[in-house]
Amino acid sequence: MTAIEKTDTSNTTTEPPHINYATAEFVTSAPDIRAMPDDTGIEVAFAGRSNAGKSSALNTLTSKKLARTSKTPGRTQLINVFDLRQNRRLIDLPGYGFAKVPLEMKKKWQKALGEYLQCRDSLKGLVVLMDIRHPLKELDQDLVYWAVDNDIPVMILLTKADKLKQGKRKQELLSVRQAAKAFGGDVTVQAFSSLHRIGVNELSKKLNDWFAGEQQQAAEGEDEDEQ
Ligand SMILES: Nc1nc2c(ncn2[C@@H]2O[C@H](COP(=O)(O)OP(=O)(O)OP(=O)(O)O)[C@@H](O)[C@H]2O)c(=O)[nH]1
Ligand SMILES: [Mg+2]
Repeated sequence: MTAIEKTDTSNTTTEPPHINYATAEFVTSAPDIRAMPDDTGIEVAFAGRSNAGKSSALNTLTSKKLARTSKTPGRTQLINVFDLRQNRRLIDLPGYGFAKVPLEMKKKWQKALGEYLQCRDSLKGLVVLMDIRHPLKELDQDLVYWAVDNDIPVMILLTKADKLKQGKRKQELLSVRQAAKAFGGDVTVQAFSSLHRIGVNELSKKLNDWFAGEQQQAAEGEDEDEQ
């Protein structure tokens, strides 16, 4: 089975390719960007505070137990790379903002996170996960502003939406959508639950859009070669 079921994006009105995220495979856990695969193609990274539900969201998207999840914040301390073939990758980033981690350890992995965000050319979309009960903390906002400044589109996932009743959930979603207007740029907001599979289709559609950019770039590259 191939990762790409429909690949015709030869004109702009064509729908983006539908990617089968269940084909994702673990590649490596990198302590820093030097240990990552070549910086080519397209990567979409999952970022957010420790314990926000990044690894769970990746597992839900791919219907696999790819990424290790934990009740203990700070579980993901390495940059985990998952391959979707055709030079497309999903990245599970170490969480930020958790105080109860030894300082040396924290410094090391926050450095890796900073380097990843600043240096990785293939990063073409950022999923920023926030617990729906505690959204838009200072570091979350810094990250979204950084992405907007660097022309990287963002999808904010308000995770653990199952923890709120429907009315409250909707209220939170609308309030974060309103607040997110201040970021400018390409920032969307979606309620999400790994437990109840809320927002999973919306996430995969957004990722399909971002990964479709690769084919546009490849096509542009071919044009350049012909000149
Ligand atoms: N109720 C509920 N719990 C969730 C959901 N997603 C994740 N959790 C729980 O939240 C905790 C943290 O989830 P992880 O996916 O490991 O979080 P993470 O963001 O990868 O954490 P770090 O790797 O430490 O940064 C675990 O106990 C999960 O079971 C959800 O949709 N609903
Ligand atoms: Mg994790």
